[in-house]
Amino acid sequence: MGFLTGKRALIVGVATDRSIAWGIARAMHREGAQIALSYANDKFKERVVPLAQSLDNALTLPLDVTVDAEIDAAFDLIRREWGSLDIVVHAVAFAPREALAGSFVENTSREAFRMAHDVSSYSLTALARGAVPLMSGRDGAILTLSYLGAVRSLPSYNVMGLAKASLEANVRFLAADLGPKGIRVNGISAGPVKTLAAAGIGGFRKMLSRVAEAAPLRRNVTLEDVGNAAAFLCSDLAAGITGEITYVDAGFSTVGMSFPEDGGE
Ligand code: 0WE
Repeated sequence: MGFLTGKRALIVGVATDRSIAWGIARAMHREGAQIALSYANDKFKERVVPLAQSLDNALTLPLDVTVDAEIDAAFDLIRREWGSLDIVVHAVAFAPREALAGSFVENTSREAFRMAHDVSSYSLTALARGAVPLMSGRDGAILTLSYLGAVRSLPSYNVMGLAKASLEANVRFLAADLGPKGIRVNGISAGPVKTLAAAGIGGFRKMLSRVAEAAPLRRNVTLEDVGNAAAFLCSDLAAGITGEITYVDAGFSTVGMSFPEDGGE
């Protein structure tokens, strides 16, 4: 019997079968959870519905996390369909493309800053608010996805780094606020993965190979790596863990220096 048997999970952020959110959905389903997948708009609906069908006809629902009425409608639908909820996974980020290249100072407009923080950080607070009534008395778990740019400067990540720093603080404040209600809130800081969000980012392939060369495990992380850690953190096996950011990055963030010749053995 899987370690999520009897749990119900809403997963926000599946765009394609390469999405980290999809890796998490598969791992949670494998461990016995019932799954609901949201899609941001009709373009993503076409891709998400067939993926949902492959998980024992998972529930699907529209949810643009920037619209309060859609958040209310999504949790209303889950209340009608399920009556309660155990897990929310937030795997959503966006900054305007022009802000994710070149000079941080030159390319960070007020609007790009606002949008990055709204979509990528505030949405976690908003989803948590919606989930709390459905999680009452149920040992709920909320999980989000962060990245090393929250705590280190990295080329081109720019305003997304600020938004992820806000997201990680969000995890800690939500954990403090919701802990007394029995709800845990955690983050995974994943190594880079070739997803739709990463497609078209200049130099992404080179970034993946640099990380694989320097990381202790000498490889990049997979959707299975992140999915398994996510399933654990949202399960009763992690009942003592909240407010934490867990690195699932093949160890990359723990290395202070590496030499190119260490890579190709
Ligand atoms: O958090 C992310 C992706 C965030 C992201 C990506 C895009 C690309 C397309 C947010 N908004 C957009 N907006 C778009 O228009 N990652 C951790 C993946 C990622 O994105 C980067 C990276 C890495 C790694 C962007 C620049 C540099 C490195």
